[in-house]
Amino acid sequence: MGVISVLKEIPGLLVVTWALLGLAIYAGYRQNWQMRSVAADGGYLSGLGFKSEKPAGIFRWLTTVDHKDIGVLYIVFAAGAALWGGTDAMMIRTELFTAGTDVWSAETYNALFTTHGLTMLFFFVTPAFTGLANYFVPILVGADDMSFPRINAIAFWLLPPAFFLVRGGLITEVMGKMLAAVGVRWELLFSLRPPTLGWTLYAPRSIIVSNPQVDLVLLGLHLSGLATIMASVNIIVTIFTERDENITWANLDIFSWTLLTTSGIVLFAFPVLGSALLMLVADRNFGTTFFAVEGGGPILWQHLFWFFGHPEVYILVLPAFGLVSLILPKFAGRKLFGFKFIVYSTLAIGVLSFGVWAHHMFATGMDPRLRASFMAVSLAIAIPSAVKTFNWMATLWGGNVRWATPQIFCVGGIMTFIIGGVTGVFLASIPVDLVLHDTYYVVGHFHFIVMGVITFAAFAASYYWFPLLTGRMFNRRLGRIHGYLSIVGVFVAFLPMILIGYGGLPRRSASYPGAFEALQQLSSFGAVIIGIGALIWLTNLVQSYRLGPIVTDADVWNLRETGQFSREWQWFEEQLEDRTKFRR
Ligand code: HEM
Ligand SMILES: [Cu+2]
Repeated sequence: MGVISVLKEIPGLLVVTWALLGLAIYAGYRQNWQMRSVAADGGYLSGLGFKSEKPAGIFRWLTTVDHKDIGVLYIVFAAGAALWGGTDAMMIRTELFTAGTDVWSAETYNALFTTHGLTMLFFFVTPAFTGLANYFVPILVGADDMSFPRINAIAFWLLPPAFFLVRGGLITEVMGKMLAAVGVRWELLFSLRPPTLGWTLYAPRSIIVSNPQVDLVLLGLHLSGLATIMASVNIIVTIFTERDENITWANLDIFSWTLLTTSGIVLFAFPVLGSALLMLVADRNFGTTFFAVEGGGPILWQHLFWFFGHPEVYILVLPAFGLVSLILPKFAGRKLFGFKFIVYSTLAIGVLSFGVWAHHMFATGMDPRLRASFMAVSLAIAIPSAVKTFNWMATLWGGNVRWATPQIFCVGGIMTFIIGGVTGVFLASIPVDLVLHDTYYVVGHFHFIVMGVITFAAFAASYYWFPLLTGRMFNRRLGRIHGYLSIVGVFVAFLPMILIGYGGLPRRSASYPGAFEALQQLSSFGAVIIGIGALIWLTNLVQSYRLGPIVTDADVWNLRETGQFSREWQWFEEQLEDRTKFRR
């Protein structure tokens, strides 16, 4: 960069400096800058105002190490990411509404399905469940906080920069355009274009593509992996060491059990991804040949990626199973059927998930004997999955089912999981997979699970615990409408994909033969239904948080009647009592 171009950037730097200075002044103002002595409990003694353990407003959120606050930060972050990833999805479906490449360019389309996948998997689902874990695990196991509160805060605060790195291309372009509007042109900002690799980042393309943004994506993913590992260590140690005396392994709640298993999987899966990502960075920048054709070869990338990638899908789905197992019985009026077997099946899935990765690579021409063994283990995973499904159905059977919003989502989730699982079993059998691999069928399969049961479980939890999190009740009618819209939406959006896949249409292409147009349009229509549902959810929760009826009785869901007034609600009851004590 020459002197001239640096000079040209000075106005931009000035803007940033002024903004930082302004922020600092505001910060000082908010903190009431003045000499104060520190009180014994770490709070401040001062003549003005009242003493409080936590700073107020934005500072509380920036400096907090409280597990509940961090949980809320995670949940809000995840919801934001989900809405952004959802926007990508809507743009994908807009392009696919017509057979030609009419709306966006092919490159934009490729970028969209890449960022959609990365955003949803790494920045929506994982943080959403980590957030719920942070809030509820200490409460459910009777601990004061997580074992390592500061590491907890660090783990969260790694995520926003990671997300920023991964989504950089678009953000920097918007920033560049805004700066250009005030007369500053910063070429660097325009040189970063969103990656077009797909979420699996397959070599050799991921090595060859020259877009510098790809390196930032790899580093961002690496950072998010670090965050996930830190959070998992925290969850494991908390559950092992901070449990209340009267909580044994036998009566540890099912949600904590699934989180424990999930965190265990993370410890073995994410370091593999982290290493593979750094090897890819080295291949791109330092001339190593880990995954280059003349070196380790592109298939090595696939092995490493899927050794992480398959366990990852269980990292995403097990907490969702935990939520369904936790919430469903509350509205069935009876205890979870076969608690022990749900725990065993969770552990079994945790172990088996590492033995099946190559079912994503059946079509790569590996040794058929090897391939057959991966088929066998993949089919075996269906067994613990089915154990769960039958236990949920047995819980509903003869129960007194109440169709409250969380229950609609739980039962909807079971429905979509059955379809996702059965289509998975088909894909796991080699002859079928060789026909269906990389068609829309695969996209349909995993969306019945990721959009179906995983997102549904997250929605169920958002409604089930909303009163506890906010002290207010949501609008139940809007909640139910959201529930039914989502179920209908998922079927209308993803069943056509199964059919399109049977028709043999490959995935990941912006244009396609006209014969598929009707089914593609039906699918886009389904996506719109899901989208409308999500907007209703957002409106409902934001408005209810501000104006919803205040909860005064902790037993919002009538759980006492059936003896299921579990620990988190008992905790909530104490909170409500404390609150009324101090109210004047
Ligand atoms: C009974 C259990 C399951 C079986 C037997 C199974 C089997 C498979 C197989 C064989 C593939 C590869 C298809 C191909 O690319 O040709 C696949 C893809 C996929 N599955 Fe599953 N699956 C199961 C459950 C799940 C679950 C629980 C999730 C998510 C939480 C999931 C998410 C995915 C994803 C994301 C892909 C696509 C990866 C990609 O290429 O982008 N599956 N599944
Ligand atoms: Cu898999």
